[in-house]
Amino acid sequence: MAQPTPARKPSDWWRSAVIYQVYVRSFADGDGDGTGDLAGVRARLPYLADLGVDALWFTPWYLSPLKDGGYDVADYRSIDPAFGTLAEAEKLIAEARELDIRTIVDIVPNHVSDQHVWFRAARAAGPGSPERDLFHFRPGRGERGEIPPNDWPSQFAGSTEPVWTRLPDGDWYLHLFTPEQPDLNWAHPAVHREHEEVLRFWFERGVAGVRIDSAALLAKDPALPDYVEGRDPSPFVDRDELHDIYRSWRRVADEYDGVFVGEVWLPDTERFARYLRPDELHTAFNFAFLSCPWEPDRLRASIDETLAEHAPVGAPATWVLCNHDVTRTVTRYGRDDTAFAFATKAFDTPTDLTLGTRRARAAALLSLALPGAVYVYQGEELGLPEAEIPRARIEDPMHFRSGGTDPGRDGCRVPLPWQHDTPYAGFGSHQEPWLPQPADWTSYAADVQAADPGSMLRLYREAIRLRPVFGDGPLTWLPAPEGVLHFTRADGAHCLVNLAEAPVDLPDHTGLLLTSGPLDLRGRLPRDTAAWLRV
Ligand code: TEU
Repeated sequence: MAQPTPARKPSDWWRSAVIYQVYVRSFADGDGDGTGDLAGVRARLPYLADLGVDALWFTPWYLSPLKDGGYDVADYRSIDPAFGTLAEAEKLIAEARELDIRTIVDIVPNHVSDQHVWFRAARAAGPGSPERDLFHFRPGRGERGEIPPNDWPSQFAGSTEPVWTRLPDGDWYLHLFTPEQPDLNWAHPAVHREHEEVLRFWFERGVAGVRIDSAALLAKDPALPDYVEGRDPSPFVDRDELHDIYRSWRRVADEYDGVFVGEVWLPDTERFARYLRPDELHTAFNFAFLSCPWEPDRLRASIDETLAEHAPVGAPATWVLCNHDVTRTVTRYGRDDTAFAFATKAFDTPTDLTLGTRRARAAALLSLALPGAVYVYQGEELGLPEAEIPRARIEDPMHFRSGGTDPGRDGCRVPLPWQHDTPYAGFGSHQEPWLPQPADWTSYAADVQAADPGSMLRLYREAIRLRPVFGDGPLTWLPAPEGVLHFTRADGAHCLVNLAEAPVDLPDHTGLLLTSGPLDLRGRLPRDTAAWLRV
């Protein structure tokens, strides 16, 4: 049984927030060098305020060699010069707050860049040194130590590359992602201390929250045993030690009224919910919903499971359709297989963008009507499709580590189109963007969409503006024809989504608040269309 919703405090903004993910490198280019930056974000704050979002989550903006888009952090206390300066980040945080928009930063505790001062020191200090204890260094196996210390699989989906790299001195070091991202040793107290100081550093600068990257991977079995599929506990996923780490982080966050959102990919919903206990993380991304196919029964089951798993711990759900790691929504929904899975990504997958866009519009109204927080990934509000990046221009290590079979994640990271009549679609006017924009990118430009009442941008704006009509009550399903989702929120508005073949009649209502597409001539809700009603 669901517990009663706890009384809302003013600082509970995150329980029902709309949070916009900014992939800084591709959002807006203020200095015109082809790379997005903080100046670009500051210039576009009015756009974000018009959209109506409550907070911005910035993917890592720290000093980084950008071997994995900034998820290889060389120094948490400085901003990468390609993006700006620390003083500018402080200004941005303050300016956003003036517009009632909070800031969430991204912390990557599983690993650092191989250019981080700790790793440089460890590399130089040699085998057996205390500097190496901050990471996982081990001698190899085999007669000459030529075999990696264990057989763990890479955490870059599709990668067959080893997770160990050998240094010239013979020692191997562990990296669940690329060799430029050595894993930290969370059994070492200095690693704990440093991260709590980094949290304070950013909370002191006015950030309201922190996203925790790869949050279920930090803790490792100190014996680093070989991986045995299905063995519990896993030597590196979802280990019990993690919960003490997050309890300790929570005490830091509470001093600042800060909130966490964990990147926790776990198939087991009970294990997932353990991260959301009242003294741990406030929220975590709902990847089950993101991965769910566009099918009525599966969506309804995913919503029910989400709400059921969150209720016992009193944490709000989150609703996510896309992010910087996955196939963009309009593309995914326009394919035969509308589920998301890293394993099924391939080049040249046939896509019907008209169909996908129609469904993505309905999905936007669905997720914005559900109880909890909603994440919007930059460009989702423009209905951008996944771009096909010419092979020679791909930068994502996921592509290379798959032996070139996985297209990688660059297709959802293409610099945004802002203006239809300036070079590079207004992203930045002097130099070609770091990733090429498709030829039709200007047709998605924000200025074109702002002027078109039927655009995705106008739908998002209107939906976010109207969203309070749902109130903050619990969800109740209502009877509906097969293939139709119909729910209300206590005494709030109703949401209907038609995923059936045939159009359906709307229930009796006093007001048609918003639809994701036109009703048919008889006033019925067509296939793949959603409506918000006052009843
Ligand atoms: O993603 C984590 C990540 O890639 C894994 O959780 C993966 O999705 C899963 O194991 C399935 O294979 C984060 C960032 O979002 C991503 O951009 C980074 O590349 C990655 O961490 C490394 O920091």
